[in-house]
Parts: sequence; structure tokens; C-alpha cells
Amino acid sequence: MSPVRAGFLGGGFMAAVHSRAARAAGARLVALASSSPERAAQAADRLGIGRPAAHVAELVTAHDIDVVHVCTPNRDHAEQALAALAAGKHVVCEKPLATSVEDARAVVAAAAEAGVAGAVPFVYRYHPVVRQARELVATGAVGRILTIDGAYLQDWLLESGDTDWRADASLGGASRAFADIGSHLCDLLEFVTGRRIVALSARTSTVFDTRAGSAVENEDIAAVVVELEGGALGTLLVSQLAPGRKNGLVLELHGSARSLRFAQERSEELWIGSREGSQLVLRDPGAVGDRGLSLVPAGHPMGYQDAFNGFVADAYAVLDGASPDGLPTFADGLRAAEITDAVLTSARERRWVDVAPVPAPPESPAASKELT
Ligand code: SOE
Repeated sequence: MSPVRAGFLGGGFMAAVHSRAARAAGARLVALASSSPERAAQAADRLGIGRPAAHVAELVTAHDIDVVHVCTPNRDHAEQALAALAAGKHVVCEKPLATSVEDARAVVAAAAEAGVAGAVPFVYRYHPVVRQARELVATGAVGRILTIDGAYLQDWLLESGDTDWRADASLGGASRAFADIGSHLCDLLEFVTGRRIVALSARTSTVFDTRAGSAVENEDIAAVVVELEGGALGTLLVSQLAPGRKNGLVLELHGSARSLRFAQERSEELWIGSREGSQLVLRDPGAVGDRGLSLVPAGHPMGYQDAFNGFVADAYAVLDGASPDGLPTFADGLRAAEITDAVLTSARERRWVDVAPVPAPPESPAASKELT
């Protein structure tokens, strides 16, 4: 297939990560649009992307673009994804897919209708040891899953002077910490265990009423108790005010035979616990589940950008008609919106809330639309 021709909306940290991954996947980096033509020109130059676009509409309708990467503030994700889908583009949209369940549903429906691919970067699925953990659960090595202990802790919003658009509910959405990083934790939990969250009870807190002089209307912290299909119970803590935790995503599960623990800041390791003794397994290309995600031999640490590169390579493979195992699609973006909505409802009404079951995937000729 001719190289995928990629366009980018947004010029910040995630646009840099997406563009590096697109380049690694062999794409042509055609154009970038941002909040102004000047910012687009600066970002296109900094990221080595073909040309700046005057605005979003120009980019999503460009004849020489096949895939649009949406890397803008959360409020714009659904609208921009819908515009790209309406133009027949495949879309890789940063999470959250939308800031409401209703908008997320609309994006899922639009992608199915357009018969194009839609992916959302729940990229922690792409660490090889995460696939190994998933395989150990799927093959029964862990036994019956009994409990989950998960957390996603950061410290970049620890001080009242720390802020960015995520702390503005009109740009980031009604949920901040949970929608931003709790969504990764829940996606990883459901992906590794193969079991859905069926009910939850949540509390949230906002430590500072204002940040850098602006009112704050979304949460800094979420504590959630979850019940999974099959009866497993779990506790999840999400905070962006945990000193010293930079990107502290941790998932630990306890089965009737073994326990597993993955810590993203030590992404080459998988802890496997048992009553007879425990082991710390290092990433190994020959391990079950690796599926070719290991790009280098054991002992040569891979990292976050490698995981992202694996995700984008899979997202692009769909354009060739492939169905990569474990690719997070728009359906997973909708799932995250449903769980986030349940967390906000539970915290507001101080009660257990059932989480909407996952609908059957719509029959769609997704990505059957070969690139011309
Ligand atoms: C900021 O919290 C952030 O960049 C998230 O938006 C990403 O999804 C996460 O992977 C790292 O932290």
C-alpha cells in the first residue's frame, strides 16, 4: 500500500508523540492545523510536518490526506473527528473521544456509517508485558480473578499555580483527572482481565477552587470501588496531585492461583506473585502475547513512545484491511465515556451506579474502504 498520508490537528505534546509514531509507521506527514495559521506554521516546522493548514476545515478536506490525528483540547475532539469522518478520512482521536456519552456515540456511529477506521490511543495496552499479563489471564494461569488494586498518580497539578486547559471544564470537560487518566486505568483493567466493570461507587475531590486565578469545576482526585463481571472487586485511585508520581499507572490483580502487577514507570517488568514464591519477569520477545511488539531484544528497554508507535502502526494496518488484536477503537472511546459518566453520577449522587453494558459492535464495512 502506498504510504499513509497523515494530517494532524493540534501542535502540542500529543501532536509531537502522534507525529513521531506516524513517521515510525512509514507515513507521510502532510499537514498540521492548529488554533491559528501562525501556530500551525510554528508547529509544522518544529515537528517536521509538510505544510501548515490555515484551519481545521482545510486539513480534514484535503485530497492528499488519508488519516487525521486529533490532538487538540478535549472539547474539540468530537466535532473535529466528525468533520474528518464526514470527509471520508480515517481518524486517530486522542482520548477522551468526546466529553459526553452522547457525543461519543455520535462519533462511533459516524465512523461506522463512513466505513472508515477510528482508533483511540489507550496505548498502555501496547507494552509487551501488558500483553503477556493479558495472555496469562486468558489462559487461566492466574485462576479466577478475585480483586483488583489499581492507581494512576501524577503530580503535575500539585500546586494551585499549576494548570492547563484540562482544568477548565469548558475545554477539558466535566471530568478532568478521571477522564484524562482514570480512563487509561479502566481501559487497561478491562483489557488485561477480559472482564467489564459492571458497577462502581466513586468519590471525587477538587483540592483548589481556583488555579492561576481561574475557577476550577472538575476534579483533581477520584477514588472508585468497582465490581467486575464474575464478581471481582477492585479499588482504583486517580490523582494528579501525588508528589513524586510522574506517570504512575499501576494495575495489580489477584487471582485464585497467581497475582500480577504492571507499573507503567517500570514498563519492562511484570511481577507474578504466588504463594510458593514470586518472580519479576523482564520483557522478552519470545514471551507469550508479545505479538511482535518487542522491537529490540530483552535488556534493551522500550518505553512510552515505542508503545505509541505500536498503537499507530496497528491503527494504520486497519487501512490495509487488517484487524490487529487489541487495537483500541472508537468503541473503546465510547466505553471510557460511559465509565466516566458513571463516576460523575456516582460521586454527585453518592451511590453505586451500574455501568452501561458494552453494545454489540455495529456491523460496519469499517476500513473496507481501501485507500485510493
Ligand atoms: C496528562 O495527564 C497526560 O498527558 C494524559 O493526557 C495522557 O493520556 C497520559 O498518557 C499521560 O498524561
